[in-house]
Amino acid sequence: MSAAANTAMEINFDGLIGPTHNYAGLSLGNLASARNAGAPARPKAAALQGLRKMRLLLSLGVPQGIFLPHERPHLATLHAWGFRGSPEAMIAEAYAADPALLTNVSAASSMWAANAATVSPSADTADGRVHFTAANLASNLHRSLEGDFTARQLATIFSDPAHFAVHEPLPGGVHMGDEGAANHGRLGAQHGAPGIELFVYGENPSGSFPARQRRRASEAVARLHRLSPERTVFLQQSNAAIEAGAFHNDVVSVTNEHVLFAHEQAFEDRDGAYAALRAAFPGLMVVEAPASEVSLADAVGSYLFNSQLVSLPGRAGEMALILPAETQETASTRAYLDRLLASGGPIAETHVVEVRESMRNGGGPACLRLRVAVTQDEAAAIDPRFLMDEARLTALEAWVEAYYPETLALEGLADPILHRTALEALDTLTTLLDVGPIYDFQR
Ligand code: SUG
Repeated sequence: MSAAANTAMEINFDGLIGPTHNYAGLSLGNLASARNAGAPARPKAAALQGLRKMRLLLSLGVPQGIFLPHERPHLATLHAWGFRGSPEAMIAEAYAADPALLTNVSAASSMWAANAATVSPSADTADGRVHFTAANLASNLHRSLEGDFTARQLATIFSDPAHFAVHEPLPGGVHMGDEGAANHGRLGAQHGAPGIELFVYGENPSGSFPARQRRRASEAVARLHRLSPERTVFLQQSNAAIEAGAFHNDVVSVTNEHVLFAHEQAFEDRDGAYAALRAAFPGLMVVEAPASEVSLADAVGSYLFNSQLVSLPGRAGEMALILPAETQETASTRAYLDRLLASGGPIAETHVVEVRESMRNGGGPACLRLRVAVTQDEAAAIDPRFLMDEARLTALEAWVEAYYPETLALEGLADPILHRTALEALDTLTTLLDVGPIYDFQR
């Protein structure tokens, strides 16, 4: 094993949940988003829940970073759609013309950082750099507005060209729909050891819900990242899972080091999928939840597989699952987890987090983070202003307390005070973290 493999680590970058968090029912095929459409949201509680999860990860010794919330409502998009005048006038006019335009430019959906980008660690790439491709998120209007600012943030955080390559979102719209790391995994002996990369695409031609990730998009990302074809596997997500509400593969499977934790019905051709992975990576260990124990409906309802599966630093080979509370409230997943822990496998402990505000829009613990595996040298090249410690999390909590609304209903999105407060909050945030004028409204 190389020295780099010994010292590599995984940093989780979470999307800091923004002040306009709301439930607008914008995501077809995402059952939670549809179920809660129009319900009042609790932005302050949402952001505090996210910060508490980051604190837990830090306490386990897992390094933590953040992405700043995107500027919302996004007036530049309203402008591009022909609205003119003061911010107040544009917001009022858009809401009167078509409320969906306003909900789409107001979504706080950048919180789901698993969809921000696909990341390939340097051990996998031909040029020995960590590669990032910002996701175009073309399948949904509100999310298609994220890619440009995501690329800007990535280029700021991972700016050192000796270690990092940041690629713009793929062009091609829905034809090249790319949802980032939510449909991507990596298998290797350790984070820093050469591994294989796993891209999961969907088709679902006769289903009622769209497949968001196109195979062509995954292939383009693999080319951009200069991955070796022998160590890259493309698998089709099962149509049954998409129809059950698994709009991203990370709702039914997750990888970490040599482990694939998956629902039996995650892949369209289960046996073929495991065989392809084993051929590329003989050290694979599959931890599979059988459908007879956990139905797809319960997997989607509880987000069991949208747990963060993390290696515990200093505890050779041991992993922890960071579970959403909903897995404890679902009889089948609770029983399955009891059995899993008693089985003595690599998953040595579980931690339950409350991220209910995000869950109500279809985002579990794993959706809220982007994993970036790096060597010590690469870690040292990351912009430290985006890395967290206890004191910075405390400062962010105070910032949330000061600026975030307690509740937000859809009509509230048209309130010009929300826009003003949101920009003030983001402006203060850039001062707090000393990141400079990163937002359009500051330039
Ligand atoms: O893209 N929900 C997000 C949830 C993303 C979860 N991410 C992963 N599985 N990795 C989505 O569907 C709902 C917004 C609304 O309806 O207001 C939303 O965008």
